[in-house]
Amino acid sequence: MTQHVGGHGDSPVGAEASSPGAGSPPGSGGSSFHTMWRDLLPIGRNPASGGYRRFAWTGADLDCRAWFKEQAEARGLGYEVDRNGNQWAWLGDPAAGDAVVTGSHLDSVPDGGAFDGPLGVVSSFAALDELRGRGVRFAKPLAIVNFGDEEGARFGLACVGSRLTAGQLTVEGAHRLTDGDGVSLPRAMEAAGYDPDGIGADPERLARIGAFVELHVEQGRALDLSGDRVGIASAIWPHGRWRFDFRGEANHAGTTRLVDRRDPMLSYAETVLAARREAELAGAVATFGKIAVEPNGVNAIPSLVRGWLDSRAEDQASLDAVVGGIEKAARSYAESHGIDLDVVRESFTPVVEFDHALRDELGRILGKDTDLTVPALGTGAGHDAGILSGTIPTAMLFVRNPTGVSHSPAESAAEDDCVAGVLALADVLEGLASR
Ligand code: HGY
Ligand code: MN
Ligand code: MN
Repeated sequence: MTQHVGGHGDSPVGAEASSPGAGSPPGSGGSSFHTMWRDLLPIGRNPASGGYRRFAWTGADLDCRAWFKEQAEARGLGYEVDRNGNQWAWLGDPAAGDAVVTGSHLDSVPDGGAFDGPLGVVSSFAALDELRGRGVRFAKPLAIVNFGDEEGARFGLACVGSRLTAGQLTVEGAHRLTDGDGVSLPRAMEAAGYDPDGIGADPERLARIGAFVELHVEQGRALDLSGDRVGIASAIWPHGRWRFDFRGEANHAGTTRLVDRRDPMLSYAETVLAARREAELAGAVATFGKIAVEPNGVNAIPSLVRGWLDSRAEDQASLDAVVGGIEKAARSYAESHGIDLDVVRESFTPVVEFDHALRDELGRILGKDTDLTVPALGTGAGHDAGILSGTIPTAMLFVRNPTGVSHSPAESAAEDDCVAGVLALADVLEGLASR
């Protein structure tokens, strides 16, 4: 029986959860997966939409962090929070080095799904339970990590926890990050009880890691189309976020003649259509998904329309062509309407090629008992494993998403695919940490 494990609050694992998941021996990670999943599911969930709002350093995020700490301590793991607020659960002495690390993130986009991030963290603890159930002895330290603020939903920059740790976000840059209420990242950390004074690069920590493997729900349909439960990541498209500020002239919506208007909404609307055209031309993607209007009154012509562009492409040249084409069109529209335009790049991640040796090692481990080849997939979605790939060997496992839908309450995954992901991750961790 394949039951879609959805984030809609229908008990995804129901009463039968006490039994191990489909396909997993009793007392293994399959059963602990269901219990953890059910405990985490209600945190930050909007009952009206079934979506999640787990923004960095808010109450929901702190509840998720408390859950992580509880899982670590319940397993007798060494729990710590690093200088950037990322949470770590250690088995073995980190100082021994060459650690095998797994994990993901627990924060979400606005009204996001239940799986993007949490599936990787829950599966990591469940995989450890599975390995303990098998009596595996580890030759290397093992760690499970929750990287903070991966989605950038509150401060606008993706992967803050891993970027800070990898030195890809400076302390000054972190202090410049503010949320919609003008609260800076360090102040938000402080209000959440975390000391922001130590934030910054953590090369010593990364030097102790031999490999980082992140399990993540697939955000696409490649596995659904290929009929595989699990896949291995090959690459991440280059992608970024640009803010377009269209400034015009506030005026009365009912008394201002059309010819007398400097309405920034027109230039914004034309730019949204240009974004779709440029993306289609380049075989890329471009999305204006967030907008802020001032003064945002029904009967007021806006003074300012602020739109955020998310664009991604298979290679840098295509991405440059798309964003360049969109900006050129925006400037032409703005000029024709007497509008001032500023374009600011707020977040950028270059193309990621995951470590070939580690990728192939995962393929060997997962293919060893069967003649199945595990498909390697490229993705347009960013991940902490992508950020860290420039510093340490990283790899990703994807778990089938039957609809491909993500960043939505409709995100789902079948129960037995989730358990297959746990068992695959357990095999990978055993293969990497016990040799
Ligand atoms: O935006 C992304 O690709 C990721 O979900 N942060
Ligand atoms: Mn995401
Ligand atoms: Mn994610």
